[in-house]
Amino acid sequence: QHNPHWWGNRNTIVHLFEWKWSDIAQECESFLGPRGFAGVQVSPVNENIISAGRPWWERYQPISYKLTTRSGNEEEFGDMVRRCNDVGIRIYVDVLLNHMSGDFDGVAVGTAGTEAEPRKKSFPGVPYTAQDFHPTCEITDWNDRFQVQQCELVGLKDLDQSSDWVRSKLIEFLDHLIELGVAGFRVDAAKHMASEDLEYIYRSLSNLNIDHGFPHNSRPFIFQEVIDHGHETVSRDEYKDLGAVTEFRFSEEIGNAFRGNNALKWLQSWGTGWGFLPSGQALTFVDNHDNQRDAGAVLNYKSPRQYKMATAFHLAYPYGISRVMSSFAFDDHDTPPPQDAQERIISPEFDEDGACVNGWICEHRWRQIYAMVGFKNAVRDTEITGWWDNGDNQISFCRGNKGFLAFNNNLYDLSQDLNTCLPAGTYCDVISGSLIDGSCTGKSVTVNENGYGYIHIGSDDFDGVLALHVDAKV
Ligand code: QV4
Repeated sequence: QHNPHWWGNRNTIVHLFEWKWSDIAQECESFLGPRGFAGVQVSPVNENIISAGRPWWERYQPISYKLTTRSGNEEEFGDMVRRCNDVGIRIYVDVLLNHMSGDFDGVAVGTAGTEAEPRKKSFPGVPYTAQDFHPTCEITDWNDRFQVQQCELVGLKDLDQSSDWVRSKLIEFLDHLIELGVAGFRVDAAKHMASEDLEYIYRSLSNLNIDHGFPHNSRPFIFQEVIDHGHETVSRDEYKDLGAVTEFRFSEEIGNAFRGNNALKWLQSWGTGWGFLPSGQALTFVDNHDNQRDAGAVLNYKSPRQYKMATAFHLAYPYGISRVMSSFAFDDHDTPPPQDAQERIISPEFDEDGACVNGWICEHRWRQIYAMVGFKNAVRDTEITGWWDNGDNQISFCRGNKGFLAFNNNLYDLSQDLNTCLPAGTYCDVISGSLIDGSCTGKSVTVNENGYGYIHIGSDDFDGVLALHVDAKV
């Protein structure tokens, strides 16, 4: 279940973290479709506990499988899926199969009004009772398989997926979403569930809904959140044949490289050469909603210059199933999404350039990022050729004879003739500008008969990357 069911030549997923369904529907029609995105990962759709101050992470504490959250209700969800599918954008849902909510004093009331008593492991909205869960214990040793898979991740009541009842409820929930037209799932905390149990669940799912344009017998796309830094007892390899797996080493290493901790020249062997999963099994990202909040190697929107370079490399190098993060501004781990005085999530607003202004970051609307989504579409199915580097932090490469990328992460200029592998002509650098009505608003590069062009990326240029492709020929 590794096929994401993309339309045409599209190939990038965006995670619209905490967005409302009605806003996503609108975004599919007005922005994602026209810009050639392939799909959206949406926040959890089922009812969750309500936490004081409404941190984003309350949505990782389910109460029932009713489809009402701060993002909207079932009707709005269904409307979004239909409208997005209509413009060729697939929807992937973040699903919580591992657990229900953590402790809560007394009776909790969820986002759909359902009551539960998490301390007693009583969730009448499903229903689940204590016997549907593993006995309570804490994970203290992350290399102990029993603890990782049968104890509670941060105190979240741990479902027993070997039980027929639990399996049937999870399958019913996922099938309901398939019926509504989704293309697949991000499986949260997959590492905390036995792969045999997941295999049973995935195999039992319905085919995708043909009324939403999926071919007969299409299987739901599955990508599993397994954090594996290498040498872990529960490894990514146990899951990779069931569906794609999040490749966290990609995120850490690309952050390291573009932060300058590792010379860019080493990226020549990027991908499996770095010990990553085979390309078709790896869900890749520069940052995700968890690790963007941790200090460390991982880059996020707060280091825009490096972040844009890393994203350009991510989308230009032919490796992995790419996902782009779209964040809201945060100060700390608990910062809620943009919300009003009644704690309702607010809709993104845009300035005249289309950038988000009211607390939403919308990296996917940064020109340097959406332009690379277009680049990836334009060069699809080509190989990487013509690698060049200066032995340090300046590199360039081609994608067949359809695209060319150059990076300068040194403190001095890159100025020289380089092989772009492109047919002769003048190309618009889609990073520094755009091709509008046949003229380029940024740098232009003239490519000669031999495929060479003069490339300049000053060390103090606004962006440290330059990208040319055949769909942006002046
Ligand atoms: C607290 C204590 C615990 C204690 C517990 C007891 O910290 O030590 O056992 O109380 O009641 C929130 C709070 C957390 C609190 C917990 C339970 O932050 O302090 O525990 O609730 O009340 C998200 C957030 C978590 C959040 C959780 C549930 O990141 O902070 O916890 O949602 O709301 C590992 C896993 C990996 C996981 C990653 C974070 O292998 O699977 O940790 N990633 C996924 C999601 C992530 C999500 C979860 C899993 C849980 O990507 O966003 O956690 O669904 O690496």
